[in-house]
Amino acid sequence: MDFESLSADLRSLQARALKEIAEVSDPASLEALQIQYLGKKGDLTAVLRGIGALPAEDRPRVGAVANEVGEAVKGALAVRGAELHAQVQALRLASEKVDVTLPGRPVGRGTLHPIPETIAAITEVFGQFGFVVYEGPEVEDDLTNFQMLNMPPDHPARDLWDTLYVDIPGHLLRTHTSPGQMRVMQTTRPPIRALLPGRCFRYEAVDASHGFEFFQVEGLMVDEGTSMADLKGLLDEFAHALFGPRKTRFRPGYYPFTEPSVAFDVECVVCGGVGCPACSKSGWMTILGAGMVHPVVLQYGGIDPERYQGFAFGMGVERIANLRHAVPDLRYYLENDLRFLDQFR
Ligand code: 2U9
Repeated sequence: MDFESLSADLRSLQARALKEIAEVSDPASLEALQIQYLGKKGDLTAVLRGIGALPAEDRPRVGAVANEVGEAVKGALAVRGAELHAQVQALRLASEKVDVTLPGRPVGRGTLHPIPETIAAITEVFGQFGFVVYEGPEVEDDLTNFQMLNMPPDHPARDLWDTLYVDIPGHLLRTHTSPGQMRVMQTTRPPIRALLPGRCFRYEAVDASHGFEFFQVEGLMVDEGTSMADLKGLLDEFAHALFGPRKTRFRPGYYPFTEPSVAFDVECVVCGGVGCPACSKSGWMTILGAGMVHPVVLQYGGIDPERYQGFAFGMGVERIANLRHAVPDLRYYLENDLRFLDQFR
């Protein structure tokens, strides 16, 4: 081995390395080349092992050539590395590009369910007359749901409400929101104008017009000199706001907690009073019940019936929603079928 042949080997190693480095097309292969040429067990090291066989005066010269070759390979690796890095970066930038000028994807918007929507329409009208919304508990006690509403334990009127009881003695699922009104009376001084929307429960066989859970809105007004005429005037405003200008009427009714009690009818919202299947050919539709609060009920509420009078009314929300939206069956309201709900946009 002599200086000439060793440095020729080094130069050809350099040429081969530079060619391969230039041709490599991905960072992993480039790293493999770096190990192949410059690694501890690499080609350059292998050539340098021959140095020991040279005469001492040749060794520094070969060392200088080997350094040059090593630097050249290192430089080529660095240049190619930078190029490949730039290429990978450019590919990523192209593939991850976001077109900020594209129109946004539409976000599906929900709507109010027809029951809360109807409750809102009802509370809106009475709100204009100064009625304030309250809420009572769904689990009530027998005392407030029945006894204080003038229905002692054996009162026959309890048969009007088939009750769902809970495991707590003396407690039940409220059959109407009236106990909430009782609680308002017990905690508020007259004048009172209260609205109670809420879910109620009855032990019922379910059909198109009866559910075992349903919604009510009840109203209560207590003040000095409150009369049946105030009640009729208020209910007329309500009927006109929801169903347009129509005739209305009171018919005699019965509720244990009001005396006198009435049913409030509007001219049929389908036929306008001519007579049709929707109003059983009568021309009238009952939309709510009402009456003057029974003196005994006022007393249970801590209100002196000699000084104050009150009226109250109650309506089934499903019935009002059916009439507003021509829904034929109240079971739709609890099924959460989007084909039904999407129609209320
Ligand atoms: C108190 C005093 C009186 C609430 C009233 C009605 C008449 C009534 C029904 C209509 C259809 C309920 O959903 S329905 O079945 N309600 O007709 N409700 S008077 O009277 C009250 C309430 C509370 C303290």
